[in-house]
Amino acid sequence: MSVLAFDIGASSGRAMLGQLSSRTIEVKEIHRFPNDPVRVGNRLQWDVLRIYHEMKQGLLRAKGQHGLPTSIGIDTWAVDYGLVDRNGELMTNPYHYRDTHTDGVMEQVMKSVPPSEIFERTGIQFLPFNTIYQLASIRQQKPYLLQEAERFLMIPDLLRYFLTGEMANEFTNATTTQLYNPVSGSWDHYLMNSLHIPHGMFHPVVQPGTPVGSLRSSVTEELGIASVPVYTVAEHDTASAVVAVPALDRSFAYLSCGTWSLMGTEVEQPVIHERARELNFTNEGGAYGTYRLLKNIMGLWILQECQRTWEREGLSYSYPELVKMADAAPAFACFIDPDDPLFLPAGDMPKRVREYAARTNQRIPQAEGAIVRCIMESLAMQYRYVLDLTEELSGQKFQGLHMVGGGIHNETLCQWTANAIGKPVWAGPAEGSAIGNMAVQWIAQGELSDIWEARAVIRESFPVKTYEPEDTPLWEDACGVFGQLTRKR
Ligand code: ADP
Ligand code: LRH
Repeated sequence: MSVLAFDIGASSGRAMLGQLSSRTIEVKEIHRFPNDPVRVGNRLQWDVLRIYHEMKQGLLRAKGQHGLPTSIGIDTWAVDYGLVDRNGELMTNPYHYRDTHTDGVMEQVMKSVPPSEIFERTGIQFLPFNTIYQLASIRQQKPYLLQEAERFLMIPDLLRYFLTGEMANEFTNATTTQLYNPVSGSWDHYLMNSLHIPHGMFHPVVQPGTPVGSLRSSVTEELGIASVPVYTVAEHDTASAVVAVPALDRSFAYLSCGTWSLMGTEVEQPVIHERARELNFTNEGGAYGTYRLLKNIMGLWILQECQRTWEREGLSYSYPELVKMADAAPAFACFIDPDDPLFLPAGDMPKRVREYAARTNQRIPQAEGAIVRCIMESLAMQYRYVLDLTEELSGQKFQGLHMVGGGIHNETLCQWTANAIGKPVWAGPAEGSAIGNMAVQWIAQGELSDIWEARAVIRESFPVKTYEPEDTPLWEDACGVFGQLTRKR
């Protein structure tokens, strides 16, 4: 049975067709497109209509190449949203979570609602771009938007609405707003009231795997195709990626490695206590009643921005070329804390890496290879640090680490991660989010019985590459230096 997954990350989107027969999944990429946000003046916004256009191209290619699927699911990055007015129209382009409209807002909100209370009510880590702070900013800067808005939709909810004409708030993404209370199982009206965010625009959440309409007539007529049912999936891309972790053991650690690096474990209940707040871990909603106890790590975004900066300077490097340059550069010459706020906004990352090195009295990396090596080694060491914290918070000891996402194409990073954690890394599948998206559609249609059968079938269908740790004492020493430098230990 073939299903179509739209998986749209912060750097690129793809339409993937999945075929399940005799416990084997085959995946075909039928369309891939860049997801470039657009800067207008000082604002950074998503080109959501272009994304929707590309999704329609994906539908046309599906029909042309393989025939229409039996169902469709959409997952995207989290926290960003669109507002829909009483005429059913999108009111403004969704802001990019890296836009400056949230600058200083989290600190301001924390003055009116204590962080301990926000965490107790939501279990969500404090990231300055969480939806709660985006909405608090809009409440101040553009109150008319919230007064006029009829519905609040997260990005996949919005794209699904464009396709079907039906509006529904999906659970996994809803939790990333930091406005959803996992204990009461509903939107947190107390927090909304405290920040004067109207709650009428938030509707009860729908779980992954729910039928939520089918392609609307305007779409089928425009594209000349038959209508296809649409399901909610685990619409937060990280939630879909976790569905696809091919774990054997029910106790497992994962790293979803793309624009962001999301590291943690799956738990049955959210872990909401003082220590979890202090370590700034999150409890995002997962599929089938699970929670994702994890921490955001800045990830390959830093490398993406280096690539863009060098491109502007006329130096065009592919990812494999960058990795090769890093391999050839001297080891452990300079470290950064990838989670330093310096690296969050878009901009000249090589300059910021050098700035960080100067600020921390390290030798300043000059060559491109030295910069890339510094970023990749620092990421691997940050993974080690966060894995240790995941073990502490969850009370588990992991035998190794599952890595999924586009970042596993960077084999050097996988190897260095194994070296830094001193345990094996099991890498695959690279298209975890799309495969997790498909798995929920198959479970909803009774083709797979549950998430554990899905994981077993994924394990049998896609190669997993094992990286055994090497040079452990060297990495152990380097992790010590990294820890002191970044003041983590
Ligand atoms: P997202 O879905 O978050 O936009 P992906 O999961 O597609 O991101 O991962 C994109 C990242 O994967 C890139 O930033 C890049 O660092 C890494 N990557 C992709 N292909 C390669 C490759 N061939 N070699 C090394 N790294 C790669
Ligand atoms: C990864 C991701 C992550 C969020 C970030 C905004 O794509 O969804 O889980 O924190 O984007």
